[in-house]
Amino acid sequence: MRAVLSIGSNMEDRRALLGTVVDDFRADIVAASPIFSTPPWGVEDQDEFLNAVLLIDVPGTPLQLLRRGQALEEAAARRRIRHWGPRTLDVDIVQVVEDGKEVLSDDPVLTLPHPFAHERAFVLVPWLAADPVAVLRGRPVAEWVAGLDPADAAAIKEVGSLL
Ligand code: PH2
Ligand code: MG
Ligand code: MG
Repeated sequence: MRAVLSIGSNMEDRRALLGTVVDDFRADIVAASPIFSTPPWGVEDQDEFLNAVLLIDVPGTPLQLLRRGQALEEAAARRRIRHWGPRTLDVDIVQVVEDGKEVLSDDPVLTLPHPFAHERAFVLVPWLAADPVAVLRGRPVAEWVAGLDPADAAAIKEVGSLL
C-alpha cells in the first residue's frame, strides 16, 4: 500500500527526531519533502515545529503502519501531556491509497484520510512539494494549497533537506 506520512517535532533535537523516521522507513520511501519550519497550529503558545511529508510504499495494513509510527513516537520518549501541545515526535498517517483508491475509514483509532489534513498548511505545503500530483478527498492537493489563507501558506518556510 502507498501511504502519506506527516511528521513533526517541536522539542529537543527536531531534525534528528525527524531523521529517526527517515531511518526507519529508508527502504520504503518513494518521495520526501524538504523540511519546513511551521508556526504552531491549534495551540499557538508553543515553539515552532519542523514538519515534513514522506510518501512510502509498505507491506501490511494501515493499523500495522499506525503501530510502527507509534513505536517511533515512543522511541522519541513522547509524552502525551496536552492535546495539540509540544511533542518530540508526531508521526501521522495522512492518507492510504490501495489499488489506486484512497482508503476511507471512520474508525476512531485511525481515521482516513486524516480529518484535518486538508485544512493544515503544515501538511499540504510539504505534501505538494513531495508529490506535485497528489490528490486528497478527490481534489488535487495543489488546489487545497491554493485555497489556504495566503498568510498561513507563506508562513511555511523551507529550511533544509530531509534525506
Ligand atoms: N501538530 C499538531 C498541532 N499543531 N502545528 C504545526 N505547525 N505542526 C504540527 O505538526 C502540529 C501543529 C498536532 O499533531
Ligand atoms: Mg498530529
Ligand atoms: Mg499524531
